[in-house]
Amino acid sequence: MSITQATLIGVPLDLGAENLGVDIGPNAFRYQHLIQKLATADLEVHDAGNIAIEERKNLQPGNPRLKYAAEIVRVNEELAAKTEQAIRGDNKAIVLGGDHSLTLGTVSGASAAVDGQIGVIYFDAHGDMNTDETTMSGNIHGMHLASLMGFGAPELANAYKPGIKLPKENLLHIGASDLDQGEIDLIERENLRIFSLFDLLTSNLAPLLKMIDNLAARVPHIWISLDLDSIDRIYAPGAGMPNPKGLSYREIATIAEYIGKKCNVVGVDVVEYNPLQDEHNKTAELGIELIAKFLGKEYSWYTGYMSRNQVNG
Ligand SMILES: [Mn+2]
Repeated sequence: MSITQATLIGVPLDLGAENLGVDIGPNAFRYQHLIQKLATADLEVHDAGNIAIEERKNLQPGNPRLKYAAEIVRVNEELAAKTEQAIRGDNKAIVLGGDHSLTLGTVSGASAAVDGQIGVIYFDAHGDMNTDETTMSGNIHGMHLASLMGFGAPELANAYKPGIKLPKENLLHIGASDLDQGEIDLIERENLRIFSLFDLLTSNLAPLLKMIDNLAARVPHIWISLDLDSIDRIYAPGAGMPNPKGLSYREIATIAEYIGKKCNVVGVDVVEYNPLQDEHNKTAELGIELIAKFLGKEYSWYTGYMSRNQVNG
């Protein structure tokens, strides 16, 4: 397999959530030798470091329906520029979080790099599609996906560049089990493409794979956003909000491999990693495996076992 170049950007952001311990996620992934492990999967990863973020104690939350919006937008505009630059330079972008509000920046940057010809496959137990009008918490990590499609507060929707970053028909949301009423209303009104946990359990994977095929046929570039809380807490205990009814390992690994084979993935963000709740680093290890698979590569305990045991190694 040929070598693929990638740029790693860390975003130790937790202002979009309630102190979930996710700001130490990017460095914890590095300590788990993410770069060396992805190198064994033929991904040459250049580490662009972390984006500097102001500490919570030095900031005012501001509007209670859009807490810490000013700093979140500032961070996301810097992240968007770095993501755009990586993709324009023919590198895959790998972005590590941090809370999910950073996807405002990753998708804005990716969209700019490909002149808006972007689709997003979004894994999450939650909708992340509230607006400043429907939010119950005021936490922006539950709103950015609506903002990317042009809904909600203008300061989020117009971050980085004015206007829509993600055409609503180019979203495929996978794994939802906890949607708020405001999100359900938006999904129904706008006819958004959702493949929920219920859909998965009642129909299995075939309809989802068809949805992925349709998206890949219509849209030339795909961004992947993986909230670790979409995965069952048995496999991903180190999520900001561990999920007792998430995707199984074989489900997420199979979907990721399929996407890696069928889609032109320009970048991946892996968010809401809380190393303090991880068990023997298994959530980080799974994150690394899924990054490789989304990018069309192979990294797993099995490939590690085989490479250690090759006769002609
Ligand atoms: Mn999320």
